[in-house]
Amino acid sequence: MFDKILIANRGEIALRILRAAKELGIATVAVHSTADAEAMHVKLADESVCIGPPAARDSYLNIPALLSACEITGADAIHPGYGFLSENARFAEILAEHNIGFIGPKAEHIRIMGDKIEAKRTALALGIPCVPGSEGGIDNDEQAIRVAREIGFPVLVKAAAGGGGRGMKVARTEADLLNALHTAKQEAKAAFGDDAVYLEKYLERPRHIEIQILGDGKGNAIHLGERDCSLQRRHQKVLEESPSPALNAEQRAEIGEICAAAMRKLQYSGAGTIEFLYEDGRFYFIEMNTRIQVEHPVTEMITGIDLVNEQIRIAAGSPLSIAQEDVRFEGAAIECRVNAEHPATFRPSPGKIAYYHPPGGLGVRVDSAVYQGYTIPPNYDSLVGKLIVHGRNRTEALMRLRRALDEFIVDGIDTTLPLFRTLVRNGDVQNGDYDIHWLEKFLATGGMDGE
Ligand code: MV4
Repeated sequence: MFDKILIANRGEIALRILRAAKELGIATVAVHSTADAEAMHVKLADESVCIGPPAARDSYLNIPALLSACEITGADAIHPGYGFLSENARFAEILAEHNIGFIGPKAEHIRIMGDKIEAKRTALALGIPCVPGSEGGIDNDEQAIRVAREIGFPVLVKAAAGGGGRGMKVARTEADLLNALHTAKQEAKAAFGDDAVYLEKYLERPRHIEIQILGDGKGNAIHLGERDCSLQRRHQKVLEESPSPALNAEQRAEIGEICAAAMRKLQYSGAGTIEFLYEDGRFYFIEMNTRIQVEHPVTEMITGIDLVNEQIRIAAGSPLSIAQEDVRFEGAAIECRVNAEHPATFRPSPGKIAYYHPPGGLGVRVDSAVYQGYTIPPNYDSLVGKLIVHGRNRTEALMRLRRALDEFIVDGIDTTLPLFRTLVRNGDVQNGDYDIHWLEKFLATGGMDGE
C-alpha cells in the first residue's frame, strides 16, 4: 500500500480523497495555488505545498511542480481527482517514469478513451452497443454523404478530440450536411488542434444514463449500476440520481454485465464510467470517462461501496473488495450540484460566504470544502458543494431532498439552491419524466422566472 498520497486537486474532491486516504491510514499531501492558501483541503491535509499562481495551467496543471512536491514530501502516489490532469495519459506515463503511483487507469486506456473515434471503435469491438454512424473518422465530403444516407437524417458531426458536448453539429437534411461537416472540422481544429470528426445518427430525445464500473487491471471487473444524468444545462450536469427512473432491475443487470464483461476483456484498472444515450428501451454508447466523477456519491449511497477507497487499493495492486454477486442496490439516491451562480441567470457569484449552515440528518450527505467566512475564488469551477440524499425508495429520497434543501443556508453569494427547491416540487421531476433537453426547455419557458 502507498505511504503518502499527494492530491493533485482542490475543493470538495480533494477533501473526498483525503477522507478515503485517512481511513486507509495513508498520509496526505495537499497542493494548492496562491488563490487557495485558505482552502479547507490545505488545512486538513497532513502537509501542503504551494505549487503556483491562481491560473490552473501554472498550478494544478503544472506537472514539474507536482513532481517537485512529491520529491519534497516523499509522496509515493498521486490522486488526480476529476478535471485537471485526471485524464491526461502523458501525466500517467510521466509518473510511472518517476516511480510515482498514478491512482487511475493504465495510460493506454486513458489515451484510447480520450480519442472519441478510438473509444467507439474499442467499445464496438468489446461488444458494447453504439450509436449507428461512421466506422472511424470522416475523411471527405463524399464519405460523409454516403454514411449519412446509410444511417438516415438527422445526423450529428462530432469531434474526435471533443467530448462533453464541445464541437458537435447537427445536420437535419442533406443540404445541411457539408456545412455542418466543415464548421465542425474548423471548430475542432481551433479548439483542440485536431480536426478529426465522425458521424452519428442524431438521437432526438434520449436520456443520459451512465454505468459505473471498477476493474482490478488483471481481468476482474464489476458494475455498480447506473446514474441518470439527464438533467443538464449547457453540458453541465445539474442533478443526478440512481437508480434511473427509466430502468428496471433486468435492464440494469443486462447493460451492467455488458459493461463489466467489456472491462474484463480490456483488463481495465480502477474506476470508470461508460456513458450511454438511452432512447426507446435501447442503450447507445457515446463515451467513457476514465476518472472518478463528480456524481460518484450517488452510486456510493445505493451500494455502500467507497469508490475512492477502491481506486486507491486497486492502484496499489489490491483486488476488488467485492464480487458482482455481492453488490446490492438499495433504495434511491439523488445529488444536487450546488453552484455559486445566480439560480435563474447562472451568472457566477464568487465571494465570501457570510453564513453557512449545511443540512444533516438521516440519509443526508454534503460533500463540500467551503466553510463560513471562506471566500470562493473566481479562478475555478463554481461548485459550492454537493447535496446527496438517500432513501429506501425514490419517493422517500425526494421527500428528504425537499427537507434538506430547505435546511441548507449559504449567505453572502448567489447559489443555485433556489433552482433545486423549484425542481424537487416539479411534477415531471417527481415522476422521473425527463430527457436531456428537459431542463433547458424548463428554463427557456420561464421555469425560474421570479428568482
Ligand atoms: C449525442 C446526442 C444525440 N445523438 N449523440 C452531448 C455531450 C456528449 N457527451 C454527447 N452529447 C450528445 N450526443 C447522438 N448521436 C445528444 C447529445 C447531447 C447530450 C447528451 C447527454 C447529455 C446532455 C446532452 C445535451 C445535448 C446534446
